[in-house]
Amino acid sequence: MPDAAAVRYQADGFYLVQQPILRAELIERASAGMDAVRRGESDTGREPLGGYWNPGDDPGKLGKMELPQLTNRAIRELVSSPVLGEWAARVTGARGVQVWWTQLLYKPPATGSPEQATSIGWHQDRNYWGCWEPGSELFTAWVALTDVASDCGPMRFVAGSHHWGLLVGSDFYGQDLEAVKAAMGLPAGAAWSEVAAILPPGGFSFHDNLTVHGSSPNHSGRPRRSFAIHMRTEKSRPVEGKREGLTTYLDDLEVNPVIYGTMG
Ligand SMILES: O=C(O)CCC(=O)C(=O)O
Repeated sequence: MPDAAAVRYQADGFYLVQQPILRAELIERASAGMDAVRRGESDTGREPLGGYWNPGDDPGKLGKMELPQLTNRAIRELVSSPVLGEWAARVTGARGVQVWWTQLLYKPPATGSPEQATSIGWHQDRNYWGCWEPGSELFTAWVALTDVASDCGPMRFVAGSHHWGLLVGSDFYGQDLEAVKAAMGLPAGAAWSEVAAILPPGGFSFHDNLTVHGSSPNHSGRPRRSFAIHMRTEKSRPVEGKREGLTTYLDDLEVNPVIYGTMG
């Protein structure tokens, strides 16, 4: 019998795990870790990477930072969670799962100011991942640290859009979601059906690298906190075996752990 979660993931291009699977205690420490990374602190002895948002920047803007586990042990522990690997293998059917990049995503409550833009425009991740060979099996686990209710600007997935191929017009930083959608060149007859990723702290979602997704401002009055953990299966290869750009840290297993099986 095929696994029901895998069947849904294959059909929809995403899967929601809407239970608090990750321990509350780990979520609390990773959340404190997020605050430390946002202050520019490191407890690993390693230097942070620059990002879209850097310590000292406007706290009212989307706080997107790259590879936060470089500089924080609690985040490293969360990113390495075997239970994430087990779920990832379950939905994808992989023999091996490795983390290969992550993002800290802090979406503050919306102020309405255009300078404090917090929407995430519709996009397919594959559009930004040219460092991987075509056909590479790449996907993302998005882990909620706070309650992500419908008024928090949850991520929204377009069901079945991973079957549409690589579209033009992806725009992560686009603030007018209708305009981004209009520019995306959807295939004829494509049915656009959005599903919000409502999650408790410690819950997570998975989405395929071709699944169209985006999110609107956070009107909850509380910050929306999460990590996007980009993963690969054994069916993935960096272009020409190169280690550069987003694959620079691929062999650094402290930062990019294998969280299920083996990659060989
Ligand atoms: O956090 C969001 O709303 C979108 C995140 C995203 O684009 C991703 O995890 O791939």
